Amino acid sequence: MAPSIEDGSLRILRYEKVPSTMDVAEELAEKGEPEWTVVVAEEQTMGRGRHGRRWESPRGGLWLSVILRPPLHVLPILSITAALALCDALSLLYDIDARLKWPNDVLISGYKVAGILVKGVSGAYSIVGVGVNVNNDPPRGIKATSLKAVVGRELDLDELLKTYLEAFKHRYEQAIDNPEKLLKDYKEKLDTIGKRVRALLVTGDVIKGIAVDVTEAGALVIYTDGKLVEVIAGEVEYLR
Ligand code: BT5
Repeated sequence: MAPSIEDGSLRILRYEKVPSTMDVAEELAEKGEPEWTVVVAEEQTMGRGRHGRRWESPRGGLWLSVILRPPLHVLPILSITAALALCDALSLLYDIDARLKWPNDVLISGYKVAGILVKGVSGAYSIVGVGVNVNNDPPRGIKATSLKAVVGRELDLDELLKTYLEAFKHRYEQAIDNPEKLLKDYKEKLDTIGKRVRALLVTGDVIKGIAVDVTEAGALVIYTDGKLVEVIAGEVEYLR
């Protein structure tokens, strides 16, 4: 492990190469490390997405996990809080208008630039994993991009890390104190509402309909067969 940097109330632990920052952060959380302990790796050999999917994490990207101990009402909106904060940071630093695809894919012009993974949404702590394609090439064969490709130059990873963590802290406080405003801002960034979608639920069921809203608990509301259905967790695909 590289030395830690105490930065205000943030503690950033830097690693060169780990299987996944999620596991490192979890181990530290189990040992009682405080909130806003942040694990950053230059490279992950076993980076993962949701439902055990693989997350390509070569050098040049920003791969991090944050330890948090959120109050109960924040748990369901934690991942959208992290995603919205990334939109804030991208807008502030590079004037990029990133959009969100429910629940928390971060897209630029329809191409995925970042993903969020939250683990341990109940219990003593949560780990929020954030992966951003920055100076690395995005994986081939999927609709993905990198900030370097969008901005047209190599970017300063540290600057992005600091700006992102500040934005995340700010949005996290908002999620605690004013979740209604957070949700309102989230919906403004969401490009899923109004679209015809096919939702694959964690149960394996499929729902086709029109995405009409997001609830206080972050669930997607789909209008289908004359009724409204709330999807708490699942995948969404846009239909034409
Ligand atoms: C996500 O999963 O989007 C959450 C990704 C979270 C990654 C961070 S990095 C730091 C921390 N440590 C970890 O091990 N993970 C977290 P999901 O929505 O399931 O998307 C996964 C899918 O995205 C894959 O099946 C690929 O299709 C695609 N994908 C893989 N690597 C990608 C990349 N680098 N950029 C864009 N898309 C990618």
